Amino acid sequence: MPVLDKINTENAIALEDKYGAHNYHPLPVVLSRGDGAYVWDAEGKRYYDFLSAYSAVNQGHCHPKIVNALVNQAQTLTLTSRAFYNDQLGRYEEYVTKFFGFDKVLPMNTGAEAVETAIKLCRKWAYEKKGIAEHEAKIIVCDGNFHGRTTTIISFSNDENARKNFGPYTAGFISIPYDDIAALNHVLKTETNIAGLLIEPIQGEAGVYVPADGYLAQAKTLCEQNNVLFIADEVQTGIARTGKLLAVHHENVQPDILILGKALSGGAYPVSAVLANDDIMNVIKPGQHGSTFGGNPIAAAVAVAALEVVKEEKLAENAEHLGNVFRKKMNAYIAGSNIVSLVRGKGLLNAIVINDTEDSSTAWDICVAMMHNGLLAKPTHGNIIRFAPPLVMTEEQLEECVTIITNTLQEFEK
Ligand code: IF1
Repeated sequence: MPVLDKINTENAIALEDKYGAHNYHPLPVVLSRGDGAYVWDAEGKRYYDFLSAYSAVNQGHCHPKIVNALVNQAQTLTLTSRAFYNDQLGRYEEYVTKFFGFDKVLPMNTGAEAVETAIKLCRKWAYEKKGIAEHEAKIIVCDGNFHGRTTTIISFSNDENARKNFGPYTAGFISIPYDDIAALNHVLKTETNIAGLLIEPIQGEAGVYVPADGYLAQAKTLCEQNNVLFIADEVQTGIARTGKLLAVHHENVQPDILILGKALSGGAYPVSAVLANDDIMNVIKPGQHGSTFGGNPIAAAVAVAALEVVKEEKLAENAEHLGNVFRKKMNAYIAGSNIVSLVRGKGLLNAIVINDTEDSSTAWDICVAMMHNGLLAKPTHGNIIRFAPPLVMTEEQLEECVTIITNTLQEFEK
């Protein structure tokens, strides 16, 4: 039995409007059930989910293996705090560090918490290992970045909507153009006290910007040459989303610090993680960092199950294949379109750019029309629509989705 009585779309939206902060502008759909690539609204209409909760539901909605791990652990032991050990954490820590090839993991809960953790870790390493004078460490970030919503993280955002009137801002960050290796080289040569480079291997929120082939590998090499930590934020691009286990694997890059979140739990529970080798991670001593829920038994059990699904169901391989099918079919449509100018992405993280002004409502209107046609997606900035379905999708389902997308786009062709 559901916890609450059934509620219809109109009343659910009204309640959120009256009692909830207006920090989002959702599509007018109220979801009440999910299974694999599908979600159902409050009236029982079925949709394809082409957002996957911003790449948190890579393993598909309510994956039975993950839900069972969640339920079993929730009925056994939910939270101990780290004042004591628990019998799930060590097993998870061994599994996840071997899974991604690092010595150690620092378990957190949200992506932003993991990004903050990585920033603190990088700074502490800079002071205690690299020898930068305390309070002088600088971290390079990229224009168009999205790393979360905390005050420090929005301090280095260049999205006014994300940062305006949230000051004063945290110092110690230098922003350079993304996908510009000369700009990175210049800042490494001209600035002092650089501790790290914090980067998204593909910029998700900025509109699924895929950098030029070789950019990540060249950036990693420059970091090595300048004793600067390469910090990969794979919260959105990781866990098989782009057709490899990690997006940096497309260029055989192993980050110095790896940040994971979202699909690390398959969307069943907030789980994030920071991974690094001992020479970096061991600068953190007892009592210097943590969180109430970080490393809790449910998170540990769920994350192991979620990662096992990635391997057992070959989700990276499926994302790679279906991504190629998707872009090929979309490019065939774009060849004759006036409304879509391009499709870009890797694996099943893609976006189309609508041929209209940034402030036009066309991308939104197309998403509302796709919703009516049974597929859920949402614009990122202005005229860009992100497409990120669960990685468990079949080729037959993907082809049906491409038909929904292109038939809907056809309605908007001028
Ligand atoms: C929102 C999108 C935004 C992330 C990367 C860290 C975080 C995120 C690369 C923080 C979170 C979410 C947050 C959500 C919308 C969504 C998002 F790009 F995925 F679409 F905002 F840009 N690094 N991304 O993408 O993780 O603290 O949220 O667990 O805030 O509106 P979080």
